[in-house]
Amino acid sequence: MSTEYQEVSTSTALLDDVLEGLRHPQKSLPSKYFYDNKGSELFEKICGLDEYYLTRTELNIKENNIRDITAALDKHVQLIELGSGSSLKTRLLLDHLEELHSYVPVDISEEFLQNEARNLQEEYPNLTIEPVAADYTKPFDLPESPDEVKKVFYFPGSTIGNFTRENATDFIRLISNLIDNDGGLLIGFDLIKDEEKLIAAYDDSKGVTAAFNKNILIRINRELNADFDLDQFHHKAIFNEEENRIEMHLESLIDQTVTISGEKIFFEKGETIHTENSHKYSLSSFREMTSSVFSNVQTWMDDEQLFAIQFLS
Ligand code: AVI
Repeated sequence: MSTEYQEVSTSTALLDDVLEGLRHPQKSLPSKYFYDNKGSELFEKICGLDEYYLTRTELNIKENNIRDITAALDKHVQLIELGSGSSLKTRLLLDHLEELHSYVPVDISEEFLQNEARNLQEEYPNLTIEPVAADYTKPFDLPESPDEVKKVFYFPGSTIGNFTRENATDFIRLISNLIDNDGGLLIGFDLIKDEEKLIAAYDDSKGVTAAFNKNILIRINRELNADFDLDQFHHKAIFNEEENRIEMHLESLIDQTVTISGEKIFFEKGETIHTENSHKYSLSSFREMTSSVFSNVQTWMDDEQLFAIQFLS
């Protein structure tokens, strides 16, 4: 497929998704479109913010329990990381897993994936790295491995929280179908906690999350010839108690009309575009989603019980 064709088809999908989301009474945009280069950079910054406890807490849990975690995963593992990005969160596992068979980073962005795989190979010259460019929310093929090798899927960072509950349940089933031989799923998810702490994590004092949220409008302006006025939209993080999720919205500050690839969309003052859900779980609500497909569960948490890592098998 030529690059030019790929670009055309990507922007057609973007246009369809954007217009579809903005035609509903509650306007919305798919959160996957946050992650262009600038968006990925802003997300990395979010991960380092004081208020965004998720990244450092997950890392602390892993560091404090690395021996137990790697013992649960066992030897002769093919470690398959979903949404690997820069594989930053993986090095600790790679350093401690014994007789690791191979590491399979899976990511939708092929160029980024290949670059990161090359960098990692330099750091770990003896490790077999087999990158797979795929959308891991849909069925995808994995590299062949001998029968005795266990497939362990790794899905850190509470990305599962960005799925609807229905999609999360389907996804867990999809992964369980790919595990044939004693393998499992190592997954990180964010726990329900007081609202103030959650809001601070998604509406930080430096405005990095606000910039991350608004970046989706910058992307649409650039890629779809649109004219969103960034000063007339305001970042909002709210906690939806019924659904136990943080929702990010962009609120229109005035009555305004925006043109996107020639199509006019009206925004009333106070109306919002819903851009992201970030679901929070209790151990029991998470278990409800996994118990039909995984009979064993091992859990590691921090002292404050902010975040959990589980190995499901
Ligand atoms: C990627 N994902 C787990 C992040 C989250 O916490 O839901 C995305 C994010 N949105 C705002 N801040 C971070």
